[in-house]
Amino acid sequence: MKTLSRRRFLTASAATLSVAAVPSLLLPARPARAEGHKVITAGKRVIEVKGRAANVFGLAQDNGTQGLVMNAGERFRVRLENRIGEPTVIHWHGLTPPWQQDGVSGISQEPIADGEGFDYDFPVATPGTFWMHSHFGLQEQLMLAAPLIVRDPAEAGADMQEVVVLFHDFTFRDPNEILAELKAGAHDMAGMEAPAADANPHAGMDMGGSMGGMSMGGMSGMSMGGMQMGGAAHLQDVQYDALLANDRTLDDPEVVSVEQGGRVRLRLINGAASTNMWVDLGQLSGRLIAVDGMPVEPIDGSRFEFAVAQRLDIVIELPKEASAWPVFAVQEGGRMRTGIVLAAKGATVAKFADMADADFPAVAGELEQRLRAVKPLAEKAATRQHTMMMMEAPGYIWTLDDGKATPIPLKSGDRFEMTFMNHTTMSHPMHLHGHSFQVVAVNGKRISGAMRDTVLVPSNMGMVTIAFDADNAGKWALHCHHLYHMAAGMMTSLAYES
Ligand SMILES: [Cu+2]
Repeated sequence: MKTLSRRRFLTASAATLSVAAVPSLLLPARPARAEGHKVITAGKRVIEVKGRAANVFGLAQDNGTQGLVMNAGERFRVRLENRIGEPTVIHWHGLTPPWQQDGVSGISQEPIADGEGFDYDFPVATPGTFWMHSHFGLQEQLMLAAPLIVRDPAEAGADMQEVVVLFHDFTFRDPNEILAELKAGAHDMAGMEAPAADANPHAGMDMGGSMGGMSMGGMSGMSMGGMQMGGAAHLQDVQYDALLANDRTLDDPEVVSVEQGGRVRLRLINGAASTNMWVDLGQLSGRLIAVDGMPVEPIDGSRFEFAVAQRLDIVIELPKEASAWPVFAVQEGGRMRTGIVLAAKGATVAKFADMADADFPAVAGELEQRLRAVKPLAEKAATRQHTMMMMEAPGYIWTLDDGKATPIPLKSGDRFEMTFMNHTTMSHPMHLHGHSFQVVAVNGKRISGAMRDTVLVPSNMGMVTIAFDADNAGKWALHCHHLYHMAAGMMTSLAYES
């Protein structure tokens, strides 16, 4: 395949956007936009992945910027325009809007037809690293996702460079085809062929013959922190063509100019459809200060577990030298990676391979057990509890509480404690809408863990308990954020009693 230049792709992409933006006779008249609303258009884009053109979606402002940056204390006033050629609905992941503006097809909002728009308007009190993504069908795999950054006005004067990175797992394939294959038994087969000692379906594949036998590291030692309670864990059931950081691979990464000795705040978003990752800072050490946008007691390190849909805010004090430093995200149970490069003035930017030297282990929740909230929930006994059973069945069926359709009841004022019990061979990043929760127990051991909106429940009898205050009446989604698990049944809801 002939390699096209980035310039040419950008031209193609701009052309696509401008066509979509023309209010021509072909499009239905759009309702007048409410005063002061920012427009975000769900549209089509063409990006370049490994020298090939890829048709994906995006969420862009009129100036082309993907996603949105705003200040805490402001209102989220957005008009979402759908120009993707099919219905969609977008969820503001991490924000806690009134439930009718939460953007979940089938629970809180009707899909927005192609050519139509929808106005959102609600207050945003809490700062943090959030994101926005489709909650309709399998569109998230096609990159209908973007950052949503809410800055803290109190930090406006801080001498710190903000770097936002949205990570994706990318495939040239049609996600509907992938799901159909999984349902036809690809998952079961992969499970049989890829036991825990060598669970990377990519191992050796893209590496020529020279890497044979090198995929053994890591996986066998994955019982980190006692989270794996026996049985072979199953890590990936989708084989991706690449991982992306802000749409790019390490063949042509984003290079961010930084100051020697400067301070950088990474706002990292795992926007992958189904890939848990590790953040790998290489030579550098960083200080983790927030997860899912909410502050934690700082933890220093160079590698951090990073499950699907989670966010990590990491502060790095750069050395005072003319160097370039990569910030990688590596798949769990494998070595495929992507990243950006922080480059100080005068640095020579080397090329970084798109495979790590060795496989990374499973993301098993070791970090989760060490995290402590800076602002934990107030001490209060649970007024309502629920144990949620996570099950799988042949034919790629994933369920919560046996697939019961009834919403879980709660009422305003409840302190709700939910324990996830994972009876499956895969881990599940569980996301509760409309509320922030605290991780209060892992495998039955009480902790004053992180405040979050998405927590990974480890495989094979992993157990995590979350607590939250019922303070946002309505009907809310609760689901696994692994896109194919969600599509295959791992979704339920909570409904406030009136
Ligand atoms: Cu799952």
